[in-house]
Amino acid sequence: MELSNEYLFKYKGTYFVSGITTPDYLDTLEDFEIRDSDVFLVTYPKSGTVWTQNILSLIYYEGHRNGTEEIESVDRMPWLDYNLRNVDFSKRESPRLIACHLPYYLVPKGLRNGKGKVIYVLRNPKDVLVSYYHFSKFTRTLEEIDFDVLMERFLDGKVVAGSWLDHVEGWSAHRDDFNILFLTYEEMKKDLRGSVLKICNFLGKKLTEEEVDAVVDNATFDKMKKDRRANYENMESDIVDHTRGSFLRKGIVGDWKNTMTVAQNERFDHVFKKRMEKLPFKFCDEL
Ligand code: PPS
Repeated sequence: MELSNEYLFKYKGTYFVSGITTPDYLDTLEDFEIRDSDVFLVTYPKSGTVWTQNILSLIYYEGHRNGTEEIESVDRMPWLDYNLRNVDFSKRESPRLIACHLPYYLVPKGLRNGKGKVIYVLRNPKDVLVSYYHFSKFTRTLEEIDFDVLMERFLDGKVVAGSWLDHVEGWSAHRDDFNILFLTYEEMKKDLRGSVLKICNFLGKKLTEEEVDAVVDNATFDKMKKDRRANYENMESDIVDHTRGSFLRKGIVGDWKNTMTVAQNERFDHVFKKRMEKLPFKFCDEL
């Protein structure tokens, strides 16, 4: 049975947050004009979007890197599917940095035809689920429900951006259609500098050693938590309840072990394991 409630709506096979985007707006994205210089960050929710948004802002903008500019990373790299601040993308200077949670088949057709560049960040889905659970208490846009109930919806794909497996499999299977770099949250945790260099290399950005140091330093969890340009501290209060948490919560690998029971873990594996084993990605649990 399809989930339909005041929080989510279904559009062409995937779920979106109600109130902050609409089917009519999403219809316009198919023909959204892609420039060769566009850089898209694509993620399933709670996989490291805000982190990578900040890294890209740090790579591209000297004023972000050296702290002389106060522009938030969400304004540097606005959302396409949730255009919260009504950005007119056609008027933005190149290279445009753009974030979204879209499945591969809903992104603009120019991107699907190989124009622009895509960085796809993915994370162990158990940690995604736990992060989503806590986020649903912090944001006013999601329904706050018991972990058990949320887990069943997650396993069934009835959450924002639909099924994790469909999202990741879709992007992975269509990798040859895109100019794409896959990164895992876990490898970013393990080797942040190496991940920054991978991103720079993919984007053809040549930074000096000192500039790379500054990117890495400003992208650590502790630094970002204190940096209001990076931590969504100014996010509109009709979207999040700042008294109930923050976007940057724990920022660790394997937090699912602190949350899920043995039975929940077995249930999760029962539904996910076979398809996950076929994916070309590995998520280490211990770091
Ligand atoms: S959203 O709402 O979809 O945009 O969320 P998203 O940014 O994708 O994911 C939020 C989680 O990313 C963690 N995060 C970080 N982890 C490590 N290092 C850094 N610098 C960092 N920045 C954000 C954030 O804490 C959320 O994970 P959890 O597990 O909830 O802490």
